[in-house]
Amino acid sequence: MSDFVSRLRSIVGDKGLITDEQGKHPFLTDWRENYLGRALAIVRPANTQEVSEVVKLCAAEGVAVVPQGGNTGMSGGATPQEDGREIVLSLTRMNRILDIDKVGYTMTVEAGVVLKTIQEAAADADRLFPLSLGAEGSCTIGGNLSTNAGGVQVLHYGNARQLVLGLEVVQPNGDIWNGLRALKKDNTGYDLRDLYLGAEGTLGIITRAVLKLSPKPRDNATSWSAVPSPQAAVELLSGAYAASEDNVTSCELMGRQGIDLVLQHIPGTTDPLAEKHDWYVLMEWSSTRPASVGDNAAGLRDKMEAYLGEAMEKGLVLDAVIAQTEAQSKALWALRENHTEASKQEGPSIKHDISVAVSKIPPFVPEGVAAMNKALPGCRPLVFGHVGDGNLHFNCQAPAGWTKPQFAPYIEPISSAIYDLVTAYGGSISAEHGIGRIKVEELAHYRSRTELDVMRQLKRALDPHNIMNPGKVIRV
Ligand code: FAD
Ligand code: 2HG
Ligand code: ZN
Repeated sequence: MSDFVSRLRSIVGDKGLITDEQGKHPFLTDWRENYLGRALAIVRPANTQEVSEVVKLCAAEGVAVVPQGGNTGMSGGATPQEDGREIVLSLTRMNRILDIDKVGYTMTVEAGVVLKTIQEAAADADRLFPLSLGAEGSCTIGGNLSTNAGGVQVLHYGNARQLVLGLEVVQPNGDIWNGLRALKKDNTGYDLRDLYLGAEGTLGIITRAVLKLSPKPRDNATSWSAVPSPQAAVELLSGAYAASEDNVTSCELMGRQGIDLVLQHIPGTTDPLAEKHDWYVLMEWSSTRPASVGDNAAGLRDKMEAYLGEAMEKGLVLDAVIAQTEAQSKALWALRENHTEASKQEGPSIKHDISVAVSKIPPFVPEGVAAMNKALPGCRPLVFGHVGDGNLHFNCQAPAGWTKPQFAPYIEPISSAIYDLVTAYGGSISAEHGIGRIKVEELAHYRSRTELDVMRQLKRALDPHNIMNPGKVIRV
């Protein structure tokens, strides 16, 4: 193996290789610290050609490759196995923005660019790249595309899949597929691009992408509403589409338990309302029309105020605030975006990243909470998420003070109860975080034999030697 490592070195140089145990460590564990793997080396190529040569060498030597971006994934997909026979291929040195086409509303980037850098570059060019999530300061666009990430603006702009026009992908045999086309229309046979989006690094390595940009909003409004129930939340959103003139860009639901954890663990956060309530909705409206133009003079904030006033009269809203400044808006968003961090600090939890039809959210929530409480009396249901997409993080926080080993025996019964219910509702057991390693068994259980057979056939056809991220998503 020392020969293999020195051949890697001859491709990527000293700068592109980490072989000491201390240096390797951050790449060998996932954000949630569920897994700790081992690897022959961490390889950090500087360009597509180097990625291709590394993969060719690995294919020849039968060494598997685990692609990794910002390593913020929730499903363990970027962590190598424990046997130490794989390499981690980190894309983080490939972090250049290659082109911004203001006229065509596109941006071409390397896979290792951090999402926030892309958002900022788009804003500097008076454009918007709308993908937005709590990990945006460290996740990479390659990871976002490979997990088909969602986030908080999906209901208006779509998920990662809808935000990309072209891809460049290094195949499991090392060949480079250049599909880096900035085309809105392209019906030339099977859509290869769509295969790699959401494939979690099991079919190839995304090295570059052409992203779709949108016009930058000129007006926006953020509100924080206490609502009596998930039913009220769904109705509030339903009416907001027309009231905002189709400008709802985010709608997030949160239970009180999550707010309490954020206030407890995240310094600087404060409760915006005087009294405590069971449920909250954070809504963002934004428009490309400036507040001062024509008949829109009232602006979104005024329209939102009028709408929430009506909703209060109908009993859909119990109390509400509308941010008057950008700082106030950010403070409201901090309460939402810090749920994941606060939950981690509080202790062990199980994540159920589920989706059901939006109209099914109201009956699903109480049934799901009851199912969790039945499986482990005293557990703490932590329900929050992208209600406008029918996607809730239906998580279960362990009873206060519990350790991971203490909680471990309850994971299977609790998750089965939730996933059985989701399936009965016609929903999905993974709305945005992917399957990775953590849900391989669940995917095999909850998807049909036909669906699994087609996935397996695809994997075998594209990666016959199972070089790309083996053991993730689907077993072959
Ligand atoms: P990694 O974690 O490095 O990798 C994720 C998967 O993609 C792995 O399977 C890996 O092998 C593969 N991969 C990475 N790069 C490539 C590549 N170039 N080519 C091929 N395969 C590759 N996710 C959401 O969808 N919505 C959210 O709202 C959201 N919020 C989050 C908030 C917090 C605080 C955190 C910590 C995570 C959140 N996530 C969310 C999960 C995570 O940020 C996303 O899944 C993100 O897209 C992962 O990007 P990454 O670069 O960190 O990928
Ligand atoms: C979010 O929406 C992320 O904040 C993470 O998808 C959710 O911690 C979670 O379960
Ligand atoms: Zn989410």
